[in-house]
Amino acid sequence: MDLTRTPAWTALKTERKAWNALHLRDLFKKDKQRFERFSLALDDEFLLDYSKNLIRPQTLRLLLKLAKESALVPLRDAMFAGERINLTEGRAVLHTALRNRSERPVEVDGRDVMPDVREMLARMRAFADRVRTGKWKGYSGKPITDVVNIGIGGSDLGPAMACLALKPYGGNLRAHFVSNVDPSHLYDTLEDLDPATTLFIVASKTFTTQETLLNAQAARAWLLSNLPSPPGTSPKGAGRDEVAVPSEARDGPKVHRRAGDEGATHPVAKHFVAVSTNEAAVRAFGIDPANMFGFWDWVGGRYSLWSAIGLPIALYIGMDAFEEMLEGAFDLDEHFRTAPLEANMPVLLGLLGLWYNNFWDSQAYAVLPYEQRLARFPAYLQQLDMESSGKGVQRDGKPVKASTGPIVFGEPGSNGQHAFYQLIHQGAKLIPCDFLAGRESHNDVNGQHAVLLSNFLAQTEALMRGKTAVEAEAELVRAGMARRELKALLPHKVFPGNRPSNSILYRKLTPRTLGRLIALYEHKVFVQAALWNINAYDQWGVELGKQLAQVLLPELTGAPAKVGSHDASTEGLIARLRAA
Ligand code: G6Q
Repeated sequence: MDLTRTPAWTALKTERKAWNALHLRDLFKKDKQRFERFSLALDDEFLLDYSKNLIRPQTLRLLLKLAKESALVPLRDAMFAGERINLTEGRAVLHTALRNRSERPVEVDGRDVMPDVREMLARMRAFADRVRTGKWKGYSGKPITDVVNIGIGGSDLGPAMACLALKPYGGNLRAHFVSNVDPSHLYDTLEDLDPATTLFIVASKTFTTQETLLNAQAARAWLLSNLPSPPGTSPKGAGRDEVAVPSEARDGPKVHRRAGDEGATHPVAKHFVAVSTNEAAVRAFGIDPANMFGFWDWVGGRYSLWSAIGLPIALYIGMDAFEEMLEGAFDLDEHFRTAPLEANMPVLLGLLGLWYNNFWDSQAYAVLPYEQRLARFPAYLQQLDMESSGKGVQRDGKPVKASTGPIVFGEPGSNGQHAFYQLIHQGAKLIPCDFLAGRESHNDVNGQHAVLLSNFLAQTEALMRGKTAVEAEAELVRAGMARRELKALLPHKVFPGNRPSNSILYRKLTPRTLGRLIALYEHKVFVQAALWNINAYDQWGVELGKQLAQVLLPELTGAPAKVGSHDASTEGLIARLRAA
């Protein structure tokens, strides 16, 4: 369905023109109820204030009309019902089943997936408990102290973001994440680790991703080269770098015993587990399927941290806290599924996203957490939003009629304030922002949390109000500036204001809060995609990258390619790299 041809779209174009004469500071002055009118609380713990957006009641009415004219509601219901809405891959989209905390069955082709989900959670719990309590021992008989997740994209960003966010809930285990095929990433991570107490999680949905498999092979070689022998066995020349890499390190061991057997077993069985949907490839790599945690094709990579891909989170914060995260996401799922559109947070955020993207020609949007531990949240959202919304054709394959996904960026405030906020305040582009802040801090010292919050408030207010020429001039006069100087400086001191933002205010960054935040954005992305009529669940651009690298590798390391098989730039670069 082409939304740009609907009456609501046409009316929104007119509404946009009306906004040329409107300013938020006036609307706030006129309407004392604006905050109450344009804010929404899930409960005492979670509030969305969207009153500092370029909307008035009729704008919102028209946006909601657009939502009703679109396929949003049927598509949402189809997603929750397990229909194969990921058309290009013929798959259901059921990350919501992973955090379905009700007794409701969720069926794919008539089969309830919930028993499998519960079994997966139970296995994760049993394993996390054993590792966290030291019952799971490494090959040398020592308990695990460090967990290294090897994965990339959806098999990395979510768990890495969540472990950082939930540091106050971390136990004794340290969590590390290696994603980049740049060998320095693994090298730097392993530098300070002891193989005897390190557990690797190889996380790959397909188990064919080059970066992950290469890093996993290198990690296995490191383990086998450096692992001290278990007490009471003949030494293999224990000690770092003294043992030749056994052939298994190159080809993969042929036989394994059951995971957790306390007797002699292959070191890989004690130090490697896999998370994947591809059992054959896991086995071929040399990891015993007993050490494998599976999931399903109806879990998209960037939506997979709720599945066994979340194992590093469960190991780090414990399974109870991991399940609290699931509870938080479930809160948002229930809200998205049942709340009326006008009181539905993801729907409102999605509509606002479309409003700026399509009617204000805004190219980017910023995510600004006033919470240092959400430092990786913008990177996580980049993947979630840009991989899902970066599409140029509609669900039926026809070109999109309106611009789709925005460029997402962000950094924690207040760091961002001292860097790129300048562009948001006075630049020539409109950049809507989401500000995220917690009422309480886990570590308030020296009253600094209040300083952080005052910065958050000051920014949203300044963006909204701006500073008029009259105000700026009065300031300069007060500062004693001479007339002539003042005239020259004045235009630079004016802030247009009318720059929109959402504020998401939560009580404290708990596992439940994090679950809510992530699910809120997942559903916001869903809403936008439904309005644009694009498939948010495939990623052919990512697949392209995977293919291209395979072609070029032999040309860098093996026989040179025939002259003329690439463009002149690529050939020039290959020649330079080969010469190095
Ligand atoms: C996510 C994408 C992509 C994927 C990675 C890793 O939605 O599909 O980021 O997660 O390419 O893929 P594997 O998990 O299969 O290694």
